[in-house]
Amino acid sequence: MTAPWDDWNHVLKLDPDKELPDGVTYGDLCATGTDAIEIGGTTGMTEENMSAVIRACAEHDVPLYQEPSNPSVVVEEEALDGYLVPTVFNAGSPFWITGAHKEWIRLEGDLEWDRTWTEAYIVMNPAADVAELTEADCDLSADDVAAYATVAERMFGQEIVYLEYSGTYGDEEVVAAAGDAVSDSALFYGGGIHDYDSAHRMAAHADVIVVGNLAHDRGVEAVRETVEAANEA
Ligand code: 1GP
Repeated sequence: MTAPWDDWNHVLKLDPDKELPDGVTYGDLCATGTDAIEIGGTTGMTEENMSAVIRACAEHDVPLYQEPSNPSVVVEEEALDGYLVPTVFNAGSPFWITGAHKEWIRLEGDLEWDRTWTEAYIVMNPAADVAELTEADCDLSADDVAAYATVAERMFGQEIVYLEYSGTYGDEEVVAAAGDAVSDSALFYGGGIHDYDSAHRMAAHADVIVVGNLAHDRGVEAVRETVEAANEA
């Protein structure tokens, strides 16, 4: 079975609640060579701001995925290639593991299963909005993270394990441990990638690196460097 992300090295994550730098367009960001765009964020999400970013990116030739942080911001847009739905394995509340998902299905009935996948998040930066919201236990050793990754892959059949350091550059030893732990699942890494070197180092351990803030803070050239690094690692 092939998955859309089998050939990906780099994902650009755009937050509909954040501005782009002056003079930068969504089209410029879509043309950086990134393999896919994920649209999502933790706070300030609405159907309106989600749809606006999806429509702006839809005019360009890059796969588009929504990453809904809760059921109320899911948008049905033809331009989307699919949904990458987070489930937070180290959340303090089961709401963020299966509860939000249960509500979504209770309200919506069947989803479009042929284009809906989950991402098994392990949230690592306690200062990040996602850690606060999900009350994640971020006090994890490399062994803990490797064990969570194995639980996700072997016990829960997760195709994507997502090591999330959102807003800060992660511990390379921990990322390496997660990479060693998974064999069938794809390891996504996100957090604090800010230049060629940081992208290259994390791409050595992860199958896919995810770049977020850089697009909003520094713009196109900085993102393009991380794409090159991901492809050369
Ligand atoms: C956030 O993993 C992504 O969900 C990327 O993190 O914004 O720190 O690049 P940054």
